[in-house]
Amino acid sequence: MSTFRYSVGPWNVHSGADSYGPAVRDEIPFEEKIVRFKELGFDGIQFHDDDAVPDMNNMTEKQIINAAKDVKALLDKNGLEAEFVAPRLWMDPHTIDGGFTSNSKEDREFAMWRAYRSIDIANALGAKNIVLWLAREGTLCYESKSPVENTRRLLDAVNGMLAYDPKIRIMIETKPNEPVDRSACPTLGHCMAISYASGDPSRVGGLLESAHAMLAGLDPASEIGFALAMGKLWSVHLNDQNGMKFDQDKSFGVENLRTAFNQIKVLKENGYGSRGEFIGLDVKVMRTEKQEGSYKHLENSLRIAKALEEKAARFDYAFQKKCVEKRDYEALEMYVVELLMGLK
Ligand code: 3MF
Ligand code: MG
Repeated sequence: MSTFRYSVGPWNVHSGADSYGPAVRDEIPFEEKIVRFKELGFDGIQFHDDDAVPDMNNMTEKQIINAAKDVKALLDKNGLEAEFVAPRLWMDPHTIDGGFTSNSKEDREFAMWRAYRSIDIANALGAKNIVLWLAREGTLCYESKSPVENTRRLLDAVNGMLAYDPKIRIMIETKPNEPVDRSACPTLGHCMAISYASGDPSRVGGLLESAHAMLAGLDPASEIGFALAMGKLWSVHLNDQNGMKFDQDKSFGVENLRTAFNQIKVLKENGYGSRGEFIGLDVKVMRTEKQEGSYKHLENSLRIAKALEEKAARFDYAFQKKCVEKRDYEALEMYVVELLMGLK
């Protein structure tokens, strides 16, 4: 039995277009994805603002809220909960140089407009959280922005959102690079600092994505543990990554099984989920997959995560304690590898 609730975003089922080639599968309609997500065993849906309200830039604030209410009805019909809304601040012509940290005042105002609308959409969907994946908040040319001003602008944006709504929580999804070269908020350590420097630290926390931690040269389980220790890990994007290259969003556990195990283990040991947190799976199917395989990475990731939950439940803490007492970490390490290989 799984102790966690799992969530997913509509972008996790996609047509396979990348920077080097066109779509290789048909787009699947949003409603069809929602139904299938539920069938696969997901309980939560993650949204970008324009996943919920596609044409929002050309709509009034009232129209946006009404459109979001229709999506809420669709979720209710399918027994699903909205986990968060993330302003998509990287596609629009107004966010070419970033949103909150853009050098253009007009673009920064646009970013705040999207952030406030995201809060409105979250309220209409019944979601308690806003996620900030700060895609273009940073630099391509180092001298184009001041790192000090960047940080202050990010903090101002966070404070603006906190002031706009007295209940909403903000989670920063940290990532060190891509599409920018140097990000304004690369790790959960930076996120925690922003939280404590904000107007209401109790409403600013983090979302850890496994691949993003690996791109920063960090162990995702340790990033998770760090934010848990601060009481500020409010979501995760579990996935996998083969080394420090482009963001691969591979199925959870397929490259680094022991690291995947330790992510599940630290979440489980610390009661993650007991305050309503979801485990998000931010994975993408390989471009080589055919139409009928559009959901295979989600099925695989769920299966692997749940199998690792079982492994974590079977973890022999008495043996671990003995190894620690004897300082016999070779024995402990061998035990873990045998457990994962199915030899224990
Ligand atoms: C980028 C990501 C994003 C975010 C999403 C929600 C496309 O590396 O991980 O997925 O998770 O925008 O914040
Ligand atoms: Mg992500």
